[in-house]
Amino acid sequence: MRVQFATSNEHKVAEARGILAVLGWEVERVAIDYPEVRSPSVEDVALDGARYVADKLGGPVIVEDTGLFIRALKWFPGTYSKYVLNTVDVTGVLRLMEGVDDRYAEFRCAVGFCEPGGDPKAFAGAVPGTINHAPLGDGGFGYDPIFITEGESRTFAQMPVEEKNAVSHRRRALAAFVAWAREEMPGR
Ligand code: ITT
Repeated sequence: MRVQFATSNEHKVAEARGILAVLGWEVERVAIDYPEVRSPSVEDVALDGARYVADKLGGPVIVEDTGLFIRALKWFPGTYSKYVLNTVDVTGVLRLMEGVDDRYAEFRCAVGFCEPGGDPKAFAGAVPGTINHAPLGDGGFGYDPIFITEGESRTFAQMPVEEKNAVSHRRRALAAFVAWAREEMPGR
């Protein structure tokens, strides 16, 4: 089974390939940019993006939206995660967390799937963890150097990618998509 994935982020494609290969799917990257709606919900962003890209592309497609949601910051940066990373970076986020005891955070991911003219569907996946006091590790991307998932002592950036992929928000969202697709589109 194959799926087209519209994203500007090569790290996401690489991870999605690793995750979906285990589930028997192939991923093809499509370079179509799409506008992101302003909403606090990754599901809303994924639903809207999937519909837009499916219509533009004239074929079934997945898109994916991810954000880092930090409880002590009232779930900031959330769906603004890319903007925040591109402006103040992880060091800016760590500065906001100085002296903050509640380090709880979660990555939330939504995979949006749509066929042209159809209704988009969203599949969510989240992973709980904490914000470390300093960036650690060279692996992964984005916020990985400051995120430690529950039950771990290493940041996502310190874990081999297969280990991150086994537990990540992206893994959970893609697994939900595949479970649905097997049920709803068995011929694919
Ligand atoms: P798209 O074209 O797919 O939208 P993007 O990089 O804009 O690619 P998002 O808006 O979904 O992706 O990502 C928001 C930010 O969160 C962005 O800065 C990413 O680097 C970061 N991010 C996404 N997934 C991540 C992960 O698994 N680990 C760490 N950071 C991640």
